[in-house]
Amino acid sequence: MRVDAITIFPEYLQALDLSLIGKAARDGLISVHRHDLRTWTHDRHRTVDDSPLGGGAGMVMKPEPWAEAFAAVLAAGRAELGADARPLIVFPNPAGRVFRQDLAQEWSAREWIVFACGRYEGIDERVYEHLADEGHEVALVSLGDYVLNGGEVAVLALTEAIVRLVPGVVGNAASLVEESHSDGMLEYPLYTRPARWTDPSGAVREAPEILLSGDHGRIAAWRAERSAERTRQRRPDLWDARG
Ligand code: 6GU
Repeated sequence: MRVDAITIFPEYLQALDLSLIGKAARDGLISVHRHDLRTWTHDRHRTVDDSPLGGGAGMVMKPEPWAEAFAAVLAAGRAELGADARPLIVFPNPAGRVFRQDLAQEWSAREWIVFACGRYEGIDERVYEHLADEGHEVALVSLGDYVLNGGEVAVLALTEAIVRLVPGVVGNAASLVEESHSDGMLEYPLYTRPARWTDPSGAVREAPEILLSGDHGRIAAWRAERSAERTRQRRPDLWDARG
């Protein structure tokens, strides 16, 4: 998978070189390309924003640097992947569709994703129209119902959620099956040794005895019950939406 990210803060995305995503890149499972939007400005101040037409607070990102950035980044991607490669262009945006595990799963099979990080109040609407007219697949996605200052933190979250599902990135694929949200439910509670633990206040806390029984059928049933109970209590929205 090739991942491009266009931003005015490429340093923000240096975290993609760390941990699991960094290792996936070093192993050749993904390649990550960060681009500074100001590369495609031509004035002394490298201006990427201007005041909103019609008035109002804040600033809007100008269309010209974005159009030039997409032309250059898409050409570079096609040079690597072939002329027929089709990118998914993703704009992190609090007004987008809420990103969920099913979308992470779907996008983990894409060959090429281009993230475009807006800042300020947003990007001139004609950039989206232009990309759609060129025949590109464009998606606006939100992390949830709150506002960040820009798309960079969202790109870190989105990339991690997607890339960890690329085959080979997470060593033990079975761990992706049991985790929260993989089946629309929250994960059951986890325990490890010691089975009998004295906490710092002196209270003795025992792990559930069934987990020591070796009876895999009963353990699976117990976990399914805990998972359902948690989901119903903590996330009634997920509980009501279960298939
Ligand atoms: Cl994807 N972007 C911004 N700027 N704010 C957000 C968000 C995204 N998701 C939640 N808040």
